[in-house]
Amino acid sequence: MVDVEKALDEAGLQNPRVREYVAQWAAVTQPDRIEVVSAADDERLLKEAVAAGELLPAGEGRYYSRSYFKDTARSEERTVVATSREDDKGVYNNWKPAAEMTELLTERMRGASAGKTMYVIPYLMAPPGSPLEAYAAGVELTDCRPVVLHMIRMSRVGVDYLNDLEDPDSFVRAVHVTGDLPNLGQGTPDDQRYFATVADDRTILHYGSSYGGNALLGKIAHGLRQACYDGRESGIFLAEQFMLLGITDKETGKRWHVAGGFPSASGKTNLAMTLAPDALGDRYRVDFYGDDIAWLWVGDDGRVYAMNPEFGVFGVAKDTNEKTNPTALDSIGDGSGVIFTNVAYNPQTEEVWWEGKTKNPPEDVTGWQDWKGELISEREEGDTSPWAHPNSRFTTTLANVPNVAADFEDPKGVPVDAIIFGGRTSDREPLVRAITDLAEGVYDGLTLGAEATFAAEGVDGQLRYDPMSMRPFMAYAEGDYAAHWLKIIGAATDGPIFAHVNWFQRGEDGHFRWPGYRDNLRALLWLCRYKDAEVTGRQTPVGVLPTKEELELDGVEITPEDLDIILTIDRERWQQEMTFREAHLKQFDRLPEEIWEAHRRVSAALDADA
Ligand code: OXD
Ligand code: MN
Repeated sequence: MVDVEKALDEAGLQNPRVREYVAQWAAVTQPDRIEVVSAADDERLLKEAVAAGELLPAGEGRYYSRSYFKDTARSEERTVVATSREDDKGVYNNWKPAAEMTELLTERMRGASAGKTMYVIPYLMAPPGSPLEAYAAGVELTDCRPVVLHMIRMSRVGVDYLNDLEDPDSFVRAVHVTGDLPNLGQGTPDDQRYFATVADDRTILHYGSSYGGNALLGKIAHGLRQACYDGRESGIFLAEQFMLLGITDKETGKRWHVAGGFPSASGKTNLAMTLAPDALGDRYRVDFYGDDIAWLWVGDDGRVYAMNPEFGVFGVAKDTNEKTNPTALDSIGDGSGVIFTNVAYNPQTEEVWWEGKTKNPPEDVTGWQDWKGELISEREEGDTSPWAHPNSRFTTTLANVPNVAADFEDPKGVPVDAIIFGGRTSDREPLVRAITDLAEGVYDGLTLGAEATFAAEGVDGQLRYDPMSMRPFMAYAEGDYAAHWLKIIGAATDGPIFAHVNWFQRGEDGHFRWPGYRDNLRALLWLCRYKDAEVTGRQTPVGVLPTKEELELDGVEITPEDLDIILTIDRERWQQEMTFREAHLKQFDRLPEEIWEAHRRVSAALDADA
């Protein structure tokens, strides 16, 4: 048996409840060694990981890793929310009884860290001093060193965060055991993996993966799933898969903050990190706060506040380039400490590459390996499979992002002017439509979706609904979730405006009608000005749309026809969508009457518009 007490003493980990928890799980997983880590251990751990071959050098202060080839993405089927209250069962949350999952995972984890080190990672998912700090502390136990290195980038790590808790018991217990990856039957009927958030126990038990999305427990298990649950239980906050940015009008000094949710592959990270388009750059500055998670609450002044609980970015590499996301590229340069996962790698030159980084892959393939480590030069003629895994990632800290907001660590958070939702929709959804009514805003979030990207995912032309972009993270039933939103945002006396945005309308020949990327800021600027009553827009049955004159279009390349189309409502397509929405909402138990009223109001307005 390892000497748990000695390891905790040496690290100065004094919180008695944390000590009990570590001892309890060490007895289950039975590691050979225990090590408590802090952010200051980063350099040493990097060296150890490189020496052990877990990380490979990818240039000056940059690192490369591969995950097991059957372990490259979050597994939504194997991810469950467990509580002891059946009412928490929703349509999408894979609810299970808490006792059953705790017992099952304890058995899977028993003895499963033998021969390994158990790293104890005390972390905080909030800027220290945040009003939500009581919900932000956690301790991840993991038997995988690269997970530690990712956690140091993605959260604030150190024993002080846990020693100084007001309530020593108020921390999330997060246990990660990798398991024997080649023998877990990933994706087969005999799949051994389970990723459970036992939400009413504030315990997270993940077994069977070392890929970030399943193994960085501070991020999506605590920062989203657990916090979503805590937000409802405490009655004081929301935890959402939202980006958060700030816009400053340098001419007037006005400053706005926009938060918003987008289903995956709808450009959330690119928007979060955007810069102003060149033609507007002298006037506007965009500040980055967060690309994936926001916690929202109501401040004493009656405004809604938001903060990003994370410390870093776990971004998708695919298609990240100078046009789509220049700030991301700047955040992963030499000396950034970035860790790449599952991109293509050249051990001879220590370069990395992914699809969309440049138009074509490197011409000289000498030394290049794909994400599985196989040589490109030995590929068979005609093999066009991607070099990088489509879900390959870069992990870097917020501070590395060149336009990170000066106050990104301010515990006060920032007041939110607008909450936006946006999916990938090739017709129907205009560039932006503003929604002033709270219930209609929440209704819009609940009916958010993105078009199915390939046949297996859904029916052609029909959205895959992803309520508030929280489909895989909602910790309790959707109807109650809607009620909680109405309660929290409804308590604000100076609440945000809502809006739906869409950058992805296409013409018949498939071209995008709107140029997207940095030009997307123009839609947000209009929205902020609309909220401030500086423009009036044009009322439609589904919200207020900008007029052409109100959008700042300086330097935008768009045809008059495309512009007309993205600023109008296709009533018939909308009426068709309303029938799908009705079926979608009917699945939810206890959906508040206000949401049904909003649905009927929009339907009636569309019918009256005929
Ligand atoms: C995700 C992520 O999977 O943010 O949503 O990594
Ligand atoms: Mn995400």
